[in-house]
Amino acid sequence: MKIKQVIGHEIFDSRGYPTIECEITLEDGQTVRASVPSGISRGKYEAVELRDGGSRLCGLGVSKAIEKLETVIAPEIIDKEPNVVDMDLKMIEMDGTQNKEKLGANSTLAVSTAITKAQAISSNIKTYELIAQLCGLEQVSLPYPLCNIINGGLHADNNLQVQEIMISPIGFSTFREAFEAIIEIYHCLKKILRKQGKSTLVGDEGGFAANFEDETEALDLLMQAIEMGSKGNGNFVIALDVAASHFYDHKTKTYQWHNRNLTAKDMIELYDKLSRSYPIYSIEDGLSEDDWEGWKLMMKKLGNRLQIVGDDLFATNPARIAEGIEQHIANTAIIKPTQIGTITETLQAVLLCKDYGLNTIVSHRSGETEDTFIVDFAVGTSSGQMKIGGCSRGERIAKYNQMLRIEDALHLRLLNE
Ligand code: 2PG
Ligand code: MG
Repeated sequence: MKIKQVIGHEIFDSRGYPTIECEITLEDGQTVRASVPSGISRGKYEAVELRDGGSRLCGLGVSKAIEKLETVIAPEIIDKEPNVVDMDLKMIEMDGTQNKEKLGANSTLAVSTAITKAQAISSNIKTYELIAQLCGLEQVSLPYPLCNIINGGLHADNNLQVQEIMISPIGFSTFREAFEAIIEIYHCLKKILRKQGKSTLVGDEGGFAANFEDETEALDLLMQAIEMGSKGNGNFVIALDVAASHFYDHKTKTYQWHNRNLTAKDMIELYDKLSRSYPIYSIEDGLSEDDWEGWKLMMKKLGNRLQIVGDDLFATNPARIAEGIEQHIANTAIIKPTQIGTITETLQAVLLCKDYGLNTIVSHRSGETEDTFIVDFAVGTSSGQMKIGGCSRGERIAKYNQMLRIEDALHLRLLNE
């Protein structure tokens, strides 16, 4: 089924900033849409988004990106069968830069994602099934969620430096059961916060964004909520995204942690203590993307009992991940298509991690759209883990709902086999 039309739309993300959507129509009239999310705690090694600048819409308009999409990329696609790998290779060649600065990673990813969806519908399969085929997987396994319960850092206006405090279910037999248990805990925490006179408003990713004395108070209240809300067989562990690149001082090589200047060694000690006081199993971006010596030390001290997760550190870039594997600086990678700009390169990053035994966590961005593609990507790659936000805000819940639909469909298929 050939592609008949490719259009770019300027739409808005969950923070009210403009973003790009690609709409592809096939010969038979079927249409797919894909929109691109955007982060606020962006790593400096991420691929570049093309933005208009100037005064309109805070300088963040995407009309230039749409122009590239419609005048440079679209002519290469129209009248061809949708094939994401071929199209991505073509776009990478046309762009010709390391960071997609010519075409813009937002334009290339919008097209790449839309083509993936178009390829799936023209082959009469689900998007996650196509992704699984591209990964060479005959069967998929469902990832478990790292659900964002408390927001801090650049995602909230509170005093927490840790950007995300997440909970992860263990021992549940289905995703639905696990998510239900998470929802119970979310509502328990809401009651606890209210009782304490704290705000129950949420941050960018749908977790609570109240003011806490510090991270310890937030974790104590979360533990109370877990105790209050846990009913079934399963249990919960905690994951942190510290996003430490954003409070690293390059000159002094120290971290500005609550009015103190801490070295990498101090930060590692802090994580060591925290993870012995609370059931913390995973620490993302515990140190800066440029502090590789610190990461090596962190892996040495904590890597045998914790997930040491690189996000800004790796920027979903296969070359950076390969270097990281060589230097043994992390045991887990965050996977975000926006950081690299095509689905094919994102798949390369996942496969590289799998080949070398790194865990993968497929991730949304803090500025999201209603597009649920990332969930299909997490299932199709059988990524093991995924983070798609908290238990509120439509753009996050849309993704959990897609996960529930996929699980229902897989169960139904099993029953019919
Ligand atoms: C992160 C992401 C997503 P942002 O740091 O992991 O949670 O945040 O999209 O703002 O970069
Ligand atoms: Mg992160």
